[in-house]
Amino acid sequence: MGRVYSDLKTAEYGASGHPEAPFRVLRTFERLKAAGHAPERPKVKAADADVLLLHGAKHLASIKNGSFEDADTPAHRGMDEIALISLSGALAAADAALAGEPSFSLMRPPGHHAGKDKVSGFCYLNNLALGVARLQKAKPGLKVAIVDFDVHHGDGTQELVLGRENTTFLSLHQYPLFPGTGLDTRANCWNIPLEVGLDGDGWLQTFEPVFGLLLDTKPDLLAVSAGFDAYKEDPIAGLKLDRATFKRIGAMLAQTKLPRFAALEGGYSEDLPLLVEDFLEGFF
Ligand code: Q9C
Ligand code: ZN
Repeated sequence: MGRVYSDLKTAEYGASGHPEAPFRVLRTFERLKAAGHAPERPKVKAADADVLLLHGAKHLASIKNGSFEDADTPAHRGMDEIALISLSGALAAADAALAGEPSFSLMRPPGHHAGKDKVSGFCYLNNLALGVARLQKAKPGLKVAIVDFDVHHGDGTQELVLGRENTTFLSLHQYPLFPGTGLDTRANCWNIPLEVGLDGDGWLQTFEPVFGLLLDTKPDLLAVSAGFDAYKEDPIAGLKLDRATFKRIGAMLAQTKLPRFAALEGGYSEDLPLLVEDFLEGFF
């Protein structure tokens, strides 16, 4: 079994009616415990320098003073600390992966829409990309393949890793849909737009050959933006993946035997705890 990093402090913010809500971490935490996982708080504590590996100094300052403005991504009180806790989970998971243990960060807020100088789409800091940057700083030349199966395009991650050495980014996402990017592949950022209504079999049939090409780049490690909003019951998107699909995705990633870590991105249905449990059954 792999490691799960979580911290219930990340359930201490929210706005009523917002889909990115505390239950996502609270109920998933309980469900994973019942399934035999042992969520632990990360020992590593993310600091400013970790953020500045990829984000601008102005962005970090705006997170700290709450001056950023985005209707979907509000400036809750204490958001800087919570965003750093979420980042700590991804950093701990990245470290564990490099040490040979598959790992998952169960935190909020998510990260894949956060760009160099912007919050967006419920995301403040790009947890996953910063985890990758941390590993590549520690191990120059480490070749990383990023897989983003959230239903939305990982536009923030793309902005942060476009043209980056030893890094390939693969995103599969519904199109058209927020954020409206990700129609074409650009350099090391591979984008697969998917039509509304696509089901789990269709998703896996699309993923399999591209994932094969990704493995042809001979990565040393997989970093996974694990969003569960492509689920058929998700309230904010239109793909039709089912529980078994997420287990299959996890198993395909695990089958590579590569060092790997994943961080929670989206996923807003009541069934999120089950979807994460199923994914981890395959992934660990
Ligand atoms: N304001 C993630 O899944 N919806 N973010 C915007 C128009 C934003 C989703 C609707 C959806 C963001 C991490
Ligand atoms: Zn999403």
